[in-house]
Amino acid sequence: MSGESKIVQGDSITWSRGAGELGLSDSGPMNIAEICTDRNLRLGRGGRPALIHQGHAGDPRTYTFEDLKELSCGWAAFLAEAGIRPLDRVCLFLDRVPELYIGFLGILRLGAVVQPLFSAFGEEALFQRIDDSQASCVITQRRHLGKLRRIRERVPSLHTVVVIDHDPAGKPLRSGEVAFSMDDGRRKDFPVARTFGESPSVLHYTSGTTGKPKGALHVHGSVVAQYLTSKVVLDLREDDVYWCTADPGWVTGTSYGIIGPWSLGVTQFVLDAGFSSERWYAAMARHRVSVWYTAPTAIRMLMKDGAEATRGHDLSALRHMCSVGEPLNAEGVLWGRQAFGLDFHDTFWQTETGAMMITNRPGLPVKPGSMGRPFPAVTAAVVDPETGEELREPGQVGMIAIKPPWPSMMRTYWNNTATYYSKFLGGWYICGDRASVDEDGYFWFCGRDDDVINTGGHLVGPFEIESALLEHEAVAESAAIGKPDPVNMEVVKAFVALRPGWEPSDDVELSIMNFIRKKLSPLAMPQEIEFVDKLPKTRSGKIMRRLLKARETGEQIGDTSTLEDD
Ligand code: 6R9
Repeated sequence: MSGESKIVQGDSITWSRGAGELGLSDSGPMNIAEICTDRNLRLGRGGRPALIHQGHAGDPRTYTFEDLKELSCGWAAFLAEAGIRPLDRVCLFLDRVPELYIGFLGILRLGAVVQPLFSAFGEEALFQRIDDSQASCVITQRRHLGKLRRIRERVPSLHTVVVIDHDPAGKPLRSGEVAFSMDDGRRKDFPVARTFGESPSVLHYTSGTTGKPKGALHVHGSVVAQYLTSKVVLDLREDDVYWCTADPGWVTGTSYGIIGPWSLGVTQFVLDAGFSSERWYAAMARHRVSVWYTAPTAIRMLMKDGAEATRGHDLSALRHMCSVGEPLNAEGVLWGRQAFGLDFHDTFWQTETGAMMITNRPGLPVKPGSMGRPFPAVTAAVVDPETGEELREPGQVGMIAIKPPWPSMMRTYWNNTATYYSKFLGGWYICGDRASVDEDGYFWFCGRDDDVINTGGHLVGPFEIESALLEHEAVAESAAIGKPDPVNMEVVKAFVALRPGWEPSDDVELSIMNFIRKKLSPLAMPQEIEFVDKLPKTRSGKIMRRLLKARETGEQIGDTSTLEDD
């Protein structure tokens, strides 16, 4: 496994090379939208497809880079007229419709901060994120408007709600709601806001163990990292058709589902339709997808239908596959070889890091089950959780740590600088995941160092679920943990102690599940509820989620000396 430098010239892959290729200087103006549109036009890519969009029904629609420019200029002009100012937070609360991808660029062109939100979010999840960011505008569609209306009074900062598919013959809009049709709003040009490398660009909320979700704030300069990793790890080239299966509500869907590929002028395919292996393979064959970025849960779902399911689909265009979000087990890599004749290249990174940090890049042998090695421009190690000292012995387990700075690192957590600073130790940024490094420098993931639940690659905070559970009339106390699951890695399991007068029953269970689905999201909904008399707690009153989880997985329970009733 040695001799890397003979295969890939890792030393020449530096952030300054990325900036140089994009024609950026440290002190000059820089705007992600300008790079993804105007720059591509200057390079003669205007007529090339930027987005091939396939919805639930109907024919696919193709948008060229010229369309991207004019439609995003239309968005910027419309938002400016609606009173949105540079640095305002503008939320995208949309399904995977073209407006989501192109509106994203319009917001950045205006110099406002784009805040993507999953359209599956329920009222409470929505409220927390808009309330924290004090967003002034949300862009949405009819089918999600009801949820917004129900929280509108609680978020006075929100002065404009844009509805992209308003039907003038249907129900009227209310005050503060405006209709906008992207296709009709096209503009030849709109001046790019004078933003710089350090100007805020994207605000992505992510769940932690305690407290509300935290907003990781990114800057325009992040594009250097997204560009270079897309080029080197996703191996994107001008003639590719690239498919990132992630929703832009998740950082993968913005860093690598918008910014990275479009900064390279590459055609993206987007599928806005539910999962089925048949539908996925048919779409890949039809659009001749050549590079594919997906997640282990999706891979496991495809595995269930067997490698045979690919037969009958012409996947000959496919030449490169990558994965992110959860550990990709060796089995998934081996199955990929069988089904596609290619390796899945695992990549590790976080909302906070903004771009890939530990990667399997083409040219380096894949060790199935390993996340690969640090991206060449990144310095990463595993460190002692107490001292931040690097652990140099192969196989020692420590915390994954990255040496700051890098272009796409978050600049703070919105309204929460103290937590931002708590992420650093001994000159390292600490990811909060445990891993070991082998003698060849490959990282092997061990687990998260907190109670955050990773379900199908999406992080869900136990505290958010527990807080929401408490609002259900039957619930006195609760704890939420991630229960191992063969497909989704983990699913939410809740332990619930009922209020006096309530008895456990299927009806109560169902009512609690639905309550969470509506309030937070389908992902946060417990798949299982266990009714208990009381919950194990520390003497200081903290719920011992670890103990509940250990019981669930049959692991050693460990030190319980701080338990309430030991
Ligand atoms: C991009 C993204 C980050 C957390 C991260 C870790 C887990 C991501 C992984 C992985 C094992 C991989 N994670 N990639 N675990 N192998 N290749 O996922 O961002 O939603 O913030 O999640 O996801 O636990 O700390 P985010």
